[in-house]
Amino acid sequence: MSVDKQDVECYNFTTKEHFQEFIRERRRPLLLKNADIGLCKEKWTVDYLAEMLGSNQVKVHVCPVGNMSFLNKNFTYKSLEFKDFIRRAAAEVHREWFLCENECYYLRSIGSDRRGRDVADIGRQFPKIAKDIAFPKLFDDEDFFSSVIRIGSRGVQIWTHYDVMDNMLIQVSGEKRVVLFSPEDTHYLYLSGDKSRIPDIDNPDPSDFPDFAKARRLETVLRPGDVLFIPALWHHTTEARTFGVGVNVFWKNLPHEMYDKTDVYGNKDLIPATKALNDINKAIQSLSVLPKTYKDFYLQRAIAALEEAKNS
Ligand SMILES: O=C(O)CCC(=O)C(=O)O
Repeated sequence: MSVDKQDVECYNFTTKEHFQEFIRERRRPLLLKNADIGLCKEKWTVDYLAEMLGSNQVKVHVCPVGNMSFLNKNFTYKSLEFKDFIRRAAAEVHREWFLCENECYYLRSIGSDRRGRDVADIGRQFPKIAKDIAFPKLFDDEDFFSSVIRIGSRGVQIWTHYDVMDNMLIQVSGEKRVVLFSPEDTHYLYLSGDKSRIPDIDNPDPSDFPDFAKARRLETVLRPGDVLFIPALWHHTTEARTFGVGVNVFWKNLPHEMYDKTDVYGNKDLIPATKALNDINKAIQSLSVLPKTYKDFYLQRAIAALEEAKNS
């Protein structure tokens, strides 16, 4: 498949003022080099993390293959002590395993509340290592939403999805390929909610996803110390080229009242957007009682109204 592919633009790290005035407003991903992320880059080895976080229980994704699919649920969740998890994730073949001896592991840290009602925050869930990492100053403190540890085996590939908050993905160790698609190309990504239904963006089935080839992609490979700015609504997928540790930080870039208060992952649509999508579904239902020719006629009028709104 020939794809329209470009590298993510790359900058030396800049000040918060410059970021907010010029970079954030462009609403394009940017790879920031040479940011101060603290001592984690040197300190966060497997042994150090295993020692510091040893018996913390973590719930992780376990999958027989690297390509994890949220829609086909080809993985399972297992609870492990942190030290066992990280040793397994860093190894290629396991002496102890759940599904198969070369299964892949992925941790996306979550909040402490068992019912899933709070957000991931390294300072609260992993206080022993929190001081090792500095978040580059890109946003105002009151806009902070969550900080999420992500640790995965080599080969782990996370489904293509979008988030509703601005995000910086900090690579602490290892290498990770990231592919991003513009919100403008949403139409070509075959979404189900916040996730694309395309299971493998490198080998899409053109009979199932004929328009995917039209989606333009940005790509980059993150290396230790790199910080990738992912603006809200940019679809993205990651593929670990090696075992690695990363942290991502979400923050609110719009007035806080627009965000759904029950959102703990940063991926629930904004309140006005959810209302609009529900209203559209109601409109479709209302039209469904009409004979087909009528329904099609009014659908065309509705589409014209939406197109006009898009262009205005
Ligand atoms: O780094 C990863 O494994 C996934 C990152 C991600 O999806 C995000 O930062 O929103």
